Amino acid sequence: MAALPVDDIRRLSDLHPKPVDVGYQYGTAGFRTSGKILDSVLFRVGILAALRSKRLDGKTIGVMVTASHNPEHDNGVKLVDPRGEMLESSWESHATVLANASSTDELISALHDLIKIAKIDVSKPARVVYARDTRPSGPTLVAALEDGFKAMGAETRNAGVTTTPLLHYLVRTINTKGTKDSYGDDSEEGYYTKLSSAFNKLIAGRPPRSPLVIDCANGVGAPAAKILSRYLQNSLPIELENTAIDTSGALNNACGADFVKVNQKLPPSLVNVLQPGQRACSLDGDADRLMYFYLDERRQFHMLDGDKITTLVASFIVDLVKVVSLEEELRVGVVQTAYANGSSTKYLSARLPVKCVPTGVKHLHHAAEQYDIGVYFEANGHGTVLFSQPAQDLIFSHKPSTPAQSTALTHLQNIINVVNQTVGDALSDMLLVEAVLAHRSYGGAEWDSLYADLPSRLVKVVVSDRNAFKTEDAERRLVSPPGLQAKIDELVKKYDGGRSFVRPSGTEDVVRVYAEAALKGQADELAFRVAGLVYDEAGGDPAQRPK
Ligand code: G16
Repeated sequence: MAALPVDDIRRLSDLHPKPVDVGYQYGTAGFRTSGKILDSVLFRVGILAALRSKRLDGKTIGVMVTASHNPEHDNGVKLVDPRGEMLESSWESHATVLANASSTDELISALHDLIKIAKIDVSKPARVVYARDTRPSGPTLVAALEDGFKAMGAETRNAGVTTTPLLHYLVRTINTKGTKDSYGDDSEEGYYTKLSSAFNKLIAGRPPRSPLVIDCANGVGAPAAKILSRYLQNSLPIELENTAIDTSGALNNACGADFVKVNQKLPPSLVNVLQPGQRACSLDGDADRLMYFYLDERRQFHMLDGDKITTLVASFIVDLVKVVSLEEELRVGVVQTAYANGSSTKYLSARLPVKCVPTGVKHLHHAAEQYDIGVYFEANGHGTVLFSQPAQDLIFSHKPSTPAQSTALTHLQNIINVVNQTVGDALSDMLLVEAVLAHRSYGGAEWDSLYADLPSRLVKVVVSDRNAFKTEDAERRLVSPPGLQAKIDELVKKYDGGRSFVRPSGTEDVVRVYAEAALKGQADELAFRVAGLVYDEAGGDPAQRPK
């Protein structure tokens, strides 16, 4: 068995020392913190990606450098497994161990341990594909990552500046190239062609679409949406807003999917752009989340979030499955998290199996794989639709008995191709939503009227140690700090239709509080009172005391 290239690792590791007094954790979506303290992490992730590839017999592993919805000064990195899915969870702890090794010697010893624990044959080839978003800290961090690859002698492919979902797509297409599971051409062009041609087929024969406004969050979604629009030509007229990728401080600032979801209002930059009744959507910083919205005639803002997307898409798919009489063979199910609006869960549960899992696409993705067709969206707009292999085979081989069945089957086939099944993908999801709206002849108002959201509120609380907060029951209840859940329960009882939960964020150094109630004022009050409990319990930053 070959040995670790210790000399190369040592030489390059010394160029990327770990800062003292900093701890790292592979969280909800990889490592994520200030871009200034990530150099050593990136170098080590480069090594880890190579080892993961060797463990999987040279399959290509993806590495994405992004902090997605976080502010511009943050950055992050996450690993993508060969089918385009998130890194296997057992490896998250390996990543955390490597990132926290305090010196080069400790790193080398941790690597030897990892090789033993994970039974890695170092002589196998290592292959990686990597990309970054538009953050200013990206190029330097990518250079550190490349040193990690170099230390391991990995074969690399640089996908440049692109969206997270496109990188996931590349990983899957590279690994399935030339096989019966081929997922498409392993290029940017392959990605845009696959999505756009499926979309064009899906909406063929429908009335022309009115223009859609896309808030690109001043991130990598802007160039991506621009390219996509070329492929769509006239089938979906789009107006791109917040495309200032070179303006310092603009990324995710008062715009983007997270801003819309948290503030439940229009990005200020769209106030003079959006016409009443016009459809609009926001992407986040790496274009893996999507949030729709519109203004009514009184210019009132209406948000169509991940729950609304789930409802729209799942109902459409269920109807198609019914038309082709395959309800028994194609079980459609939905996966949500505790953040799902109670009204959406009620609406969906009356029609479909619904599962609740902890926050993080990786959890939703795995749960959705249990269905023949699994629809998952987090309320924040992160999600996709998964078709099991037998479901896809059936959809492509089933013989329709009537013209209506033939049409419905073709729609299902095109949905399979318009969807990026590897991960949540704002642009692919946008096309899917637009296609369903076209078929239903819905505008924003009709879509919105499927059910009425319960008023809700999200609050962030800055505490001294968010790790003191531990949850159970898909994050709906706190087990630690002891006694806090009982206090929350007492409070919740006082509110009509009240529900609230508290969980530590895995991407920001905060604790998140969610509350909903029958009236907006009550949802706000409940959220702030629970946030106050959290603050009092955990000794939060006085400047940030929730009010
Ligand atoms: C990431 C994850 C999402 C998660 C979000 C917030 O999104 O991929 O699944 O919902 O973080 O997580 P948390 O509440 O733990 O901070 P993104 O778009 O930032 O990559």
